[in-house]
Amino acid sequence: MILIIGAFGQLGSVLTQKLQIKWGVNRVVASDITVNTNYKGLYEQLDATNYKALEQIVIKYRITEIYHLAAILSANGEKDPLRSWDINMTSLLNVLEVSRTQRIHKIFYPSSIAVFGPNADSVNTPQSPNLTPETIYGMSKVAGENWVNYYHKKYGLDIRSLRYPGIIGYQSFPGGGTTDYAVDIYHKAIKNEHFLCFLNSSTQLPMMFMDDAIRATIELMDAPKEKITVRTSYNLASMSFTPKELVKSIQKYYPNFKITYQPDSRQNIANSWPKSIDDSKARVDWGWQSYFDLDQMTKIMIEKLSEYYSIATV
Ligand code: AKB
Repeated sequence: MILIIGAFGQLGSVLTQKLQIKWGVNRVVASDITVNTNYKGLYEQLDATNYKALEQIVIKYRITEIYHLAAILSANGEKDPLRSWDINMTSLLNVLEVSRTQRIHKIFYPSSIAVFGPNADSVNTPQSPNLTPETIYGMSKVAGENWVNYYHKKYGLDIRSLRYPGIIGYQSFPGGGTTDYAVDIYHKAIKNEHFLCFLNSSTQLPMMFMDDAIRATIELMDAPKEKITVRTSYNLASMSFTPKELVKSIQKYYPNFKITYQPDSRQNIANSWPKSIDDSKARVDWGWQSYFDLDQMTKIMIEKLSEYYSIATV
């Protein structure tokens, strides 16, 4: 039985569906702090900082695999640093402890490009540079990666992790991240609205289409144990682009689409992150390969969101 924590978030809502298809609806338990009355399947409301509540669910459903996706992301994390640290770390430590005591077979923990800071090379950032993040979210992910590695080494837990770039999909909305602009922009373009961008036009960041991110997660979790040589978190890459390049890609469908740049505090976060990532370790160890580039992603985003908003594509 699989438990997903943060099942109604940007990644969680898509991954939950995929896991239901892969394993069957009755083998997946969705949990989230929020309630979603439209959700079809096993569901438990859960605040993952509450150890007893988490333990009860694990025992009730005889959970054997956990995907811990709940976290306060980079931009939101800066609004209340101590609370964000507490939520991100307490929920992870609860997952690790319940996994140890209830003998969970496999755990997935998402990390992020936010673990990197100005002391890492920003182009083709390697797997193991000096990690000095400048956000609470990044700090919590570096600490989280080390805790995950510790539980693997000390207790033999099979915990696997990916450093996701910004994820872009049509199925769900992100919340509180620095890469969120790259999802919001498509919604504005399709609604023929003007887009106010909180990053400047030349801010290059690593990004990935949702389908690639989901496939990477499933491939990592399916990989034979002996292939997993990184027990902190794997660098994972697909494409890198700037807001200006993204606009160009969208203007192939919406030539009149307009953007204004008005950088805010999220610009400083983006400036401290890599421009591109070296994911050769993931490629070598478990055969990672991304399928989608910027224009392929734009085509699908526009088709799917046009259906969603019921507006014919140009
Ligand atoms: C964020 O922008 O905070 C996230 C991330 C890159 O982890 N999307």
